[in-house]
Amino acid sequence: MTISIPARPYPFSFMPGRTALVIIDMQRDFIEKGGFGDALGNDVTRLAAIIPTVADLLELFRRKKWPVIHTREAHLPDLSDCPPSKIARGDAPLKIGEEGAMGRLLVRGEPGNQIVDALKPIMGEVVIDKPGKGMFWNTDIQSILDNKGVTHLVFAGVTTEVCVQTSMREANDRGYECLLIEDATESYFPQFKTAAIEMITAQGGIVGWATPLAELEGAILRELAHA
Ligand code: C5J
Repeated sequence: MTISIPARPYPFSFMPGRTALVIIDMQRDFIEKGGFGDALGNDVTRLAAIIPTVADLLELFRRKKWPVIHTREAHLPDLSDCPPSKIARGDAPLKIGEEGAMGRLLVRGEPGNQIVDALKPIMGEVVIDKPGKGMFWNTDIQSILDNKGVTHLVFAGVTTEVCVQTSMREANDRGYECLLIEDATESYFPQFKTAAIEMITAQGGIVGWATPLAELEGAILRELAHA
C-alpha cells in the first residue's frame, strides 16, 4: 500500500512499512532556558512553541506502530568526540562541556541533554546520540535503518537549518526519500526556517519534500476510509 500526501514541490508517496519518523534534537539544551541554545543568546520560546505539533506527529506514528527515532546532539563526558573547533566557536558565556543551569552543556546523561518531557521516548523507540549536526556522522543509524528496511523518512525537530537540514541532506545523499513536516520544525531565526524549506524543496525537491502535519493526517484518514 502506498500513501500519497500533498506536499511541496509535488506529492510525497510512501509505503507505511518502510517509513520512519525522525525527531531531531528536541532536547532541553535547545528548548529550555539555561541550555546551550540560550547560552548562545537565542530566544528559546520559539522552539518550545512546536512541542504540541511534534507531540501530535509522534502520537500519529505511535498509533500506527510505525518506527520512531529520536536524536540528541550529545557528546561523551570527556568530549573526545567533540572537535576543539566546535568548543572554541563563538563568544558564548558558556561553552560545550561547561556547567550550566541544567548540567554540562550538550553532554550525554546531563539533565539538559534529555528530550523534553512531552516527547519522551518510550520503549521500542530508537534514541541516537549524535556528536555532529547530521544524524549519520559517527552514529550507527545507517545499520538501524537497514535492519528495519526503512527507505522513507519523515523529519521533525530543531533547528530547521542546522541539525534538521544537515540530517536530511545526509539522508538524501544515502538514497532516502525525505519529508519535512514544516510546522513540526523550528529555528531561532524565522527567516532561516523559511529559507531552509525553500532550499530543501527547490529544483524538484533537490533534498526532499515539505508539508504541514494536517496534510499527513488527512492522507492517512483518507487511506483508512478506502481500506
Ligand atoms: C544546533 C541543532 N543548532 N540541533 N543544533 O546547534 O540544530
